Amino acid sequence: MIWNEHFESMDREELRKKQGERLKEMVDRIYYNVPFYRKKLQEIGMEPGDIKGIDDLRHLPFTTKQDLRDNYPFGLFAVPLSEIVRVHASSGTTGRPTVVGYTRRDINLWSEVMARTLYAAGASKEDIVQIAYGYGLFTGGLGVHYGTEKVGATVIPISGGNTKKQIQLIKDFKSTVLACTPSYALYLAEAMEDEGISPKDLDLRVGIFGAEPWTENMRKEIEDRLSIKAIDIYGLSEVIGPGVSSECEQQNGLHVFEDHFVPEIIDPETQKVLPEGETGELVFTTLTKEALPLLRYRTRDLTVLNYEKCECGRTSVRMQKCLGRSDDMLIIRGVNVFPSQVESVLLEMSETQPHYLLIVDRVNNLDVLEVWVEVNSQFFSDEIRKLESLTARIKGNLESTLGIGVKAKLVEPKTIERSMGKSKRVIDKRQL
Ligand code: DLL
Repeated sequence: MIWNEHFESMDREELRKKQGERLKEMVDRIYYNVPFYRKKLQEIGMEPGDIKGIDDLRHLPFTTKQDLRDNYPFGLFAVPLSEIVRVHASSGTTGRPTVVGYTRRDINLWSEVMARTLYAAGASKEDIVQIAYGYGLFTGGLGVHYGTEKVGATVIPISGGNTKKQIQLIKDFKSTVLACTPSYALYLAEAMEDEGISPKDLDLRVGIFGAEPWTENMRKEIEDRLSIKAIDIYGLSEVIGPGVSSECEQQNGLHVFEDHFVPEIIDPETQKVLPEGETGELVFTTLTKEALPLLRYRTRDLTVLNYEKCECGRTSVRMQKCLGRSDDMLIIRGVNVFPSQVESVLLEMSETQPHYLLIVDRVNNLDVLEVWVEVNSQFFSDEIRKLESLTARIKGNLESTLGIGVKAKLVEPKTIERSMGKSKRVIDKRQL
């Protein structure tokens, strides 16, 4: 089932022509509306009229998460705030979130690409979609929500967590599609087994899972235990949210919605575009977004592109499942976490040293984060009560910065191994 046959199965030459036209318009808009981009383009002596086609993309400057942070919160918006109808945000590398904005047309675009995502997964108007991605600043909940409504399926906007209620609604409302992170899907499967519920008795048949890396083994496990087809969906807030690419029922690579988001693969070190078939860092240019158009945005996700036509009939390029990143970002329960966020919290507290270790594990299919923190010797007390209250404060500060539950463990000064080279701040025990 193809939602937008015209754009999803367009002749590739025709598509490239369309992309070129859209790129020209986009560069025009950012040149005149975003001082940051005007400056960058002027620095390389480029004017909007210089763009002749999509091949010119590789001569244009990159945009990074740091650029968004430097222009926090709304500095890269290309329209006045009066045109912005929504903002979302994801964690940045410091306490400041990465803020993204949408005009009314951007929301329509987002609904369109999410409708394509649902259709590609085999869902339609007849389905009942239980949305267990978080609603709020995170783009998962509302992104899937608008796409589901556009398709005309029934939305159950339950949001994340509340596992007992999730199971009850899956049973009582006869949900057919489950939308959540893959790790939560597995957690739900286990909770159902504990309640003695067999997936065979449920109506669930498809899962649209993403927001964090997951392997083929994990897919098999989810499919077996929930008795569904598990579809990988990918996206990032900066580009639009979910709806950047998604698998079709072939489950053989994620189709990129290329008429709106153009992917490139670069070598993260040299920043040169890599030849087709090579693995590297994924970069996206948004062609049609109004509020926050981005030129060659470096996602830090590692993957490879495949331009062969898919058996489903779509001609759009497919990206392989993303399993790695070229930076140190961790994804814990779908939330982006940078070790440097922990560092900044510890540096703000007088009792602690910026020596720390993040230990991530997956217990009963749920990610858990433990943070070991070195305490200054004068604060390392024999009094249990004092230590407990310090632990609680550190835990509270970490949780409010990271936005997820944390177990804090205080250790004596000089306990955490010092390194001569690049320090090892993270032990990830999850087997992905
Ligand atoms: O996670 C958007 C999303 C919501 C995608 C729901 C899919 C479903 P951010 O919070 O900005 O946005 O995080 C983006 O998450 O750069 C990847 O590293 C990772 N990521 C997202 N989807 C996948 C996936 C949302 N299917 C970051 N596989 C991205 C692997 C993924 N990693």
